[in-house]
Amino acid sequence: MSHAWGYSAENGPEKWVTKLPHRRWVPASPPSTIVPADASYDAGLKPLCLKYDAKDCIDILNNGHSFQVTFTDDTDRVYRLKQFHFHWGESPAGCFVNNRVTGAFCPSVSQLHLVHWNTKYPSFGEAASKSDGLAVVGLPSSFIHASRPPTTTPPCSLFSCRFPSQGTQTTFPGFDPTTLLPGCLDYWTYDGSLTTPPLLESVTWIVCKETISVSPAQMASFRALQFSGAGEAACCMVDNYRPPQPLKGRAVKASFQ
Ligand code: SG4
Ligand code: ZN
Repeated sequence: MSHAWGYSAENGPEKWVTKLPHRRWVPASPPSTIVPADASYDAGLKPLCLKYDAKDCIDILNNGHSFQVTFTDDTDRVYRLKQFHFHWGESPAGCFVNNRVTGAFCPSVSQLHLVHWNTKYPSFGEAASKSDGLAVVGLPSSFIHASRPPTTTPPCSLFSCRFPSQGTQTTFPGFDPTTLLPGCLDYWTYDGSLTTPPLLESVTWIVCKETISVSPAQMASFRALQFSGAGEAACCMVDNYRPPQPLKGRAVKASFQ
């Protein structure tokens, strides 16, 4: 699998723009730091309505940048779920993964991204290049706190499958992403881009206020995944996130007061 880009000093976020020139690669595009006090309440924002079906879940793929769980594309919704994946840090103490939320919220140890595409376009591929083509729901996660019961079933029990090795996929039927969602779907939203090359500016980011929980054991299983492929020096898949970027004047709206 190609290592044209990655997360190391040689091919990481700092180098994406210089090493892999592309006219759409905007250096300072979101994900961004969300400061709750700077977000303005927008009464016109609709409640987030996420409906998923376990029978649409197909497989789990290790693409060398993350692992992702893929869904069939034939559900009857305006925005269809294409796949979900995680980004996570190396440090067990936590890190600031994409869409860092400051203030009252602790740094997240990982972030779940549910990637949806707008079916007014004929395919995911076409939608990915349109400004209103993708909607990614970002769910920051924190560790399970002894003092605070998990708000959702910890992904721990859900990803007990054997992860596929780099560049391979394996069937993963019957997984219902609804089980990953927090109880409250209040969110912040802003226009942004994919967090990986080619950084297409086609994403409506929807970041939920309530964090989900992930167990230390589950994080350990994520961190045991490999960036490296067969025959390459072992390299653990960690810090596979783009650091927060400045908002550059983009408005962040909140669905809640
Ligand atoms: C991860 O690398 C996913 O595995 C990619 O999925 C995804 O790219 C990429 O992150 C960027 O997505 O929500 N973080 S993000 O902005 O969904 C796309 C695939 O390569 C295009 C399919
Ligand atoms: Zn992502």
